[in-house]
Amino acid sequence: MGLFLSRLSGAFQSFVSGGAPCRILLLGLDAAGKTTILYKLKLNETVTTIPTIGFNVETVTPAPGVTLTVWDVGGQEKIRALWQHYFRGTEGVVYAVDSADHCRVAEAREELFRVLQDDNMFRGVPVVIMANKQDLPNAMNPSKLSDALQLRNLPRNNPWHIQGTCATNGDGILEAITALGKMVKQFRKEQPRY
Ligand code: G3D
Ligand code: MG
Repeated sequence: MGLFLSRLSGAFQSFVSGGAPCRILLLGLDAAGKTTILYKLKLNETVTTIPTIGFNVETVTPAPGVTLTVWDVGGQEKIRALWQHYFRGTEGVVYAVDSADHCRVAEAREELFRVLQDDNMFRGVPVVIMANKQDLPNAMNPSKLSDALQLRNLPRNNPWHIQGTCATNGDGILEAITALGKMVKQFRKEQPRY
């Protein structure tokens, strides 16, 4: 296993320290780069797609006990009701954004806020934003993107971290997962049920 993958595997394993399984969601608008991220995590081979009508969910296990569930947010009002099942028990959210897609940044923000406000989501679940496609010349840098997404005003004061990434070459992905692992640990400490 390469150094990158062994570090990633270590970062994911830290999510289950103490033995409790951990549920993570990787969300974002279509074309944000989610499938590319899974591919970079070398999770492409274990992806199982459950084709519900109009709702394709990818579920992978990056480390024993860790479930990473992926789907496209945006539009599709009719299928939103199906999401709540996956929201329940989620202890960390990775939100991928195409930093070069200036036209849809408002939509990306609305969807992020909507997800975090859902009644089935833990109040204050930690979020790591992947400011993806940093290699593109017109990409907003993480600071600009955090302003555009209004991360300082997340609906339930969720702890957040933004990380510039390039999913195609893997830059920033390890850093993003490591940051989320730390936040999940902190979140668990603050939850009375642990
Ligand atoms: P999704 O799963 O979120 O819908 P994908 O997104 O992973 O399918 O990516 C959508 C397109 O963006 C793909 O291009 C992919 O190669 C590209 N992409 C993903 N991450 C990056 C990145 O960091 N930089 C650049 N330049 N492109 C990226 P195609 O051409 O296959 O549609
Ligand atoms: Mg995809």
